[in-house]
Amino acid sequence: MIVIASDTHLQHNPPHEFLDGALVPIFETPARVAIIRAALERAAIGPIVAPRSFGIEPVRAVHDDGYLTYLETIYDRWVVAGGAPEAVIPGTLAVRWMTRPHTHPLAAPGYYTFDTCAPIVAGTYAAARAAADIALTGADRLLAGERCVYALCRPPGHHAGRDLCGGYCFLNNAAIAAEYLIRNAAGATCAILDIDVHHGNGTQQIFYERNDVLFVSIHASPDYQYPFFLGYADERGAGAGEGYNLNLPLAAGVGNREYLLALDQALRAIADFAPRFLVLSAGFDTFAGDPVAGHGGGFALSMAVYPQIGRHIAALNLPTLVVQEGGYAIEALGDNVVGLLQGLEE
Ligand code: SP5
Ligand code: ZN
Repeated sequence: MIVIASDTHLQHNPPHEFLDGALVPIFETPARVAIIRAALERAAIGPIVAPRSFGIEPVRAVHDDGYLTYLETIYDRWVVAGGAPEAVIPGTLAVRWMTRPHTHPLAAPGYYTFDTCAPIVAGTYAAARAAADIALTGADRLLAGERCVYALCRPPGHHAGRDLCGGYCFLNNAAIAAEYLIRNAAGATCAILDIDVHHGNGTQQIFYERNDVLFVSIHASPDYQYPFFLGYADERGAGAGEGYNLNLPLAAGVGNREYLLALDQALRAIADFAPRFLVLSAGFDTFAGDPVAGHGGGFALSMAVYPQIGRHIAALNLPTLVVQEGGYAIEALGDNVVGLLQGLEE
């Protein structure tokens, strides 16, 4: 299986995040990619190919121009204005009846960010653009006839909306790839299946009124899990997109059997939609004991289930772009990725 990866992600290495009221070492680290690459090499999965640059246009097809300028320029402006040089983290958030756009370097982060878990450093924008290029390079391979490609994206993307970052995500790699696939294959449709433990709120927002992209997400219910404010079963899409958004929120502590039942429900919806392409937002924070999902608040999947998940998805027999999202149980992350990819290839 072709793997797309690059080292540019190393430029995004913030020291901390503000998680549930505590400043803690960030869980979303460069080591995640190193661990995954080492496991891929041990399993002889490859070749590992560098991305090419697609320029800004396919990114602008998904994200707001003001937001992109913000991401590119905020770190330097923040530091000059007296913000902490360790990372840009908003202090004052634009929410509900306080949402006027603001350009002051200490205010703009609160306008373009929905939580305190997407710290920006000097290299964040370059790393995020490289991750988008990784997904786009993978998408190009599908257009050229490849059946399954793994895009080793970092930073991840599924929490990023059209003009909002959050949850370690800045550019929505899966959405950018899906939009690119649709625009470059006449009349094509795309399904996005999100199997990260957290709801893909950004991806849902981007395609909520679209009927050429079916978004299906299996996740820990927002009743008790991040991102809390989106991801409920009654969110079915709007306008032309009504019926093209499917959320399958699950209870805390779900194990392999229940998970595979939900997966089969998701796959039936995708099969009914009969898209030309599948983009898989592949998070591995469904693993038992993932430190971000949290004990008691996450799922309890075992390593053995990831090849099974891959096999079930492969039965759709769709050209598939696997986009790396979350997964923070670092000691198991590489093997879990390898398991999913091997299942997809069987
Ligand atoms: C891409 C991705 O997986 N982003 C996840 C970001 C989640 N950030 C906040 C999670 C809050 C979870 N709180 C429970 C902590 C228990 N130790
Ligand atoms: Zn996640």
